[in-house]
Amino acid sequence: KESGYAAWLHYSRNSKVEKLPAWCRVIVVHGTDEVLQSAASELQHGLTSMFGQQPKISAVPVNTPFIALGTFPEHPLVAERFSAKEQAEVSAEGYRIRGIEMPDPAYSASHGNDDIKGQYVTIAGQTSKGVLYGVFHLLRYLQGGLDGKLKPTTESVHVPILDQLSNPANSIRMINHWDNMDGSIERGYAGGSIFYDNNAFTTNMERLRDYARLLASVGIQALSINNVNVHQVETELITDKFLPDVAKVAAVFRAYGIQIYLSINYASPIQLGGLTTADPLEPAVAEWWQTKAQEVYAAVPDLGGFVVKADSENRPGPFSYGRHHADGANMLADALQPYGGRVIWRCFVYNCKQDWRDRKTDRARAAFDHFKPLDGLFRENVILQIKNGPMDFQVREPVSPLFGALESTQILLEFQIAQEYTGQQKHLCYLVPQWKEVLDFDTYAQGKGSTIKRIVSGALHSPKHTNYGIVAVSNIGADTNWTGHLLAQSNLYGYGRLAWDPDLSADEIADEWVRLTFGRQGNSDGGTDLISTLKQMLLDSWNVYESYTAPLGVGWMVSPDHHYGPDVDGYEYSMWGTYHFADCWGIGVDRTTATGTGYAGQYFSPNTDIYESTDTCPDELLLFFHHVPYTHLLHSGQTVIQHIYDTHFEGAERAAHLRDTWVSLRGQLNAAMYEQVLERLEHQAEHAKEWRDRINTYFYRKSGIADQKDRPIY
Ligand code: GCW
Repeated sequence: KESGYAAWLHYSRNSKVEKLPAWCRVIVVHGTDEVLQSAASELQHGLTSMFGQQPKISAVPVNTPFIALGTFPEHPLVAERFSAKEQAEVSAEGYRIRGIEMPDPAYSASHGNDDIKGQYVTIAGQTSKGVLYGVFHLLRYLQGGLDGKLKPTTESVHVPILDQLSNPANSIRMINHWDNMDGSIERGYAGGSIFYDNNAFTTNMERLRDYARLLASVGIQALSINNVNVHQVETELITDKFLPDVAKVAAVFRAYGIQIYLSINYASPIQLGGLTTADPLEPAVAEWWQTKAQEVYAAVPDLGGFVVKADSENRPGPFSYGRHHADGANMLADALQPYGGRVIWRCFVYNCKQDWRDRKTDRARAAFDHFKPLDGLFRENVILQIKNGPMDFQVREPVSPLFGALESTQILLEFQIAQEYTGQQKHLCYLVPQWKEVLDFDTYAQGKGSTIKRIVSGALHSPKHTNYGIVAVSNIGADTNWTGHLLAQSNLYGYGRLAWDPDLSADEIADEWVRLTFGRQGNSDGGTDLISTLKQMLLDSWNVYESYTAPLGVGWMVSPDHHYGPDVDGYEYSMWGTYHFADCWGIGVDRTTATGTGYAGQYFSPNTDIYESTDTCPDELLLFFHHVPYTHLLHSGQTVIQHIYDTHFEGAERAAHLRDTWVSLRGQLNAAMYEQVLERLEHQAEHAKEWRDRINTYFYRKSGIADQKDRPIY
């Protein structure tokens, strides 16, 4: 608990309640379904931990109050509490919770309430997964009245406050691990892998189970367990050598309703099968994959499928054989189809060697240019995975124009929870506000209201199809508190909550996470100051980070390779092709249709026109779309150069303020957690000064224009 290992599931003791309230002394759960069993044991564990007494689990109804867990089809006891219409409103993984009367725990404990007989609270779903999510909902609620619609009414104990229907907006809610079998994690900032060490699988199943609990608690139901860059050892994950281990891991996650996926090496037929080609149209290649799929599914019958990074950053793919990506994806999809497997095919395909003199080639265009022409050519079990922005998880990017442009292809939106370019879990950067902006962005693909969240859930183009949703790159590792920076847990929590319900606000999610994590800690006991102060720190942090790093949407001013710390020209002199083109006259990338790369033309109207002109382009994306002089006047009324100075001076101050705020909470936090976070915030405050100075000096020297406020520039 002290270390943060239990994260938002620490279920701290409610000191106001002496013993287990009457209504939760028995949990009735029928059947042997393992997900239902997980739900019951989580509920038992949570209640025990919060109320200091263990509820019983019973397979049959009892003659005292009880909580019933079950699915509509299998459990008449559960079904009879909901009308046919109410049952029909619950989707495959949704849930309904009903408590006829749900007294305040303190009240019911002190009054015994044993006169109430029979079923008191019912948690029901179409499937056991739905029930599991419902249990986590109830536990969240009990930890602090956490649902906006379920505010605890401490005074009015007999109000029927629990009547809740919740369906996930997205069918697929997934996490990608970039873990390698040697135990390292590509872009991992919280220690080594919890899955592998030394080219073997972990034996620590307990840790995996706790990870499964964390994921299930926020509704995650799909997980790919190895890096999309599939190196030599990992190529063998789909062979006898490792399949038994994959099966063991799959079993741990299955009990929490989570399906496992494997990232595969597109060149496997060559590397494992001894073929001379991986050409998707070569029959021997297709046959090889069919046999392989049979073998894989014999070992793990409910494997979700394969994740594929092909023809990207030097990985093999169909381009080597003059084939396009639908050829490659469909060939694999046909192999997995008999087993219900999916192919998740990434759209992160671009030319990573670009000449700086060539102002037409544009990495931002690449995903659209490659995949738009293939729209409609993919099999039913292929899903294209598209990063939120056209570049690569920068602190600020426009939304990828491929969303909305693909009308007949199933898609997943890819976020990155790992803070690769946003402070690597050393800096505080709560990313939910950024994700919210993406999800709420209106593409106008089918007129007003064609938001990203409606596109990625399938609601806009394909309401009947279920192969849609959101995926994100994991930020966890073997560090005891999972995420290195304790406060970075909020990003994992927030991601899951948002994937379930994109209409939740960044504020609501921060509020939940802070209450669950710190609610009854130290001597605070959920003091409102602590909660609102911490919440504000989270909500400010993305903006703070942006202000002292790369300005106005230009991105990429980080050290090449490891991507940490300021290096304004680091990528400017690398062939990777992410130039900002700063010189003594100006800065930014001309991506207009009129004079630039034409990227702005990939959007629907009116976005395309908004981005095309400096008159309408939002300030925060100006340098993404336009090359302008330093004296260019922003909508804010400031020049570009003065904006750079101002935001960098302020940003460093605000970073120091984050640290000072944390220090002011010292008395309310437990010592171990306080120290962990303090260390990071100290570092951030120092590092923000370095960012400030490097950026300000660079632009002062380039532009020769002094700061209006005459602050020190080195
Ligand atoms: O963000 C970039 C990373 C690479 C990563 C790649 C990708 C797994 O810098 O490390 O590779 O994206 O998404 O494939």
